[in-house]
Amino acid sequence: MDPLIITVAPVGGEVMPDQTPYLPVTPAQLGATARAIRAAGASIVHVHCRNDDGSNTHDVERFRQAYEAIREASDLIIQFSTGGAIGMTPAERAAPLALRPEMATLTCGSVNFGDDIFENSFPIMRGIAAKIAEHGVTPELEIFDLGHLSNAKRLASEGAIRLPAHVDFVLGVPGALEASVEHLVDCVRALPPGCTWTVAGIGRMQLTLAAVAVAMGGHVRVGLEDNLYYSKGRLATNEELVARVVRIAEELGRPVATPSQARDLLGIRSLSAA
Ligand code: KMH
Ligand code: ZN
Repeated sequence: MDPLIITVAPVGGEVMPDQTPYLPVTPAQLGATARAIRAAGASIVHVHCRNDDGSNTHDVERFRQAYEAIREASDLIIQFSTGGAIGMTPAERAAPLALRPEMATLTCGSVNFGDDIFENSFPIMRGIAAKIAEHGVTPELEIFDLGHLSNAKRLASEGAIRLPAHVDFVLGVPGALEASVEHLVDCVRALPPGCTWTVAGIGRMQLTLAAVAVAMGGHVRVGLEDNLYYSKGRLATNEELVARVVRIAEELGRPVATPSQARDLLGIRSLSAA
């Protein structure tokens, strides 16, 4: 099996600082988190930004500061969110791509999101995909529901994205596909040939699906964006969640990828060549 790529989503767009003291809000805190998760075994950091008061922002200058803080602290692959937070316009969500991060997400369809709707119509997806291509960014396709894979194939047939690609199954969002081992297996079976995949289980299923992905040869996303707890009632830090996946991988005999190995696996050029 390929070495295990561990992605960390340390902050997201939904969790608020009053829910946990471990949320990295400022660029400096994102830099400190990057250092800690890299030491623990992560190779990709999935970036959302917040204002100092914890509210969401997709301001380009804030992303620039976050990028610089992360890069100063680590050699992690830096992946920007283009999902942002509910209520952001597609133009806002795409704006930080101008900073040309190595990777960025592309959510492949609309979905109920709690009581809200996370809107990703075909025109929205085409627009964000065009910016991703224009800036030479490697996409990660966010799949919240099985039908999103069909949408990805349609986007590829139009030339908006290229397949194979790296795919993230986000399972367990209220309103989308539930987090279960059976659903993960269904998703993996439906993958277009040649794609690599990772899984982000929401809530307590983060651990279960991570363990299953390690065994199946997939990759893993952990972090406070998707899950606040280490165990029932005990808040987690981002680096603890990484360390636990590393221990599981070690027990199962699966090596953990460095950022450089992850770049090779995902077809991203090395930092020294960038
Ligand atoms: N915050 C969600 C509405 C992404 O980062 O690309 C969308 C999200 C997906 O988190
Ligand atoms: Zn995200």
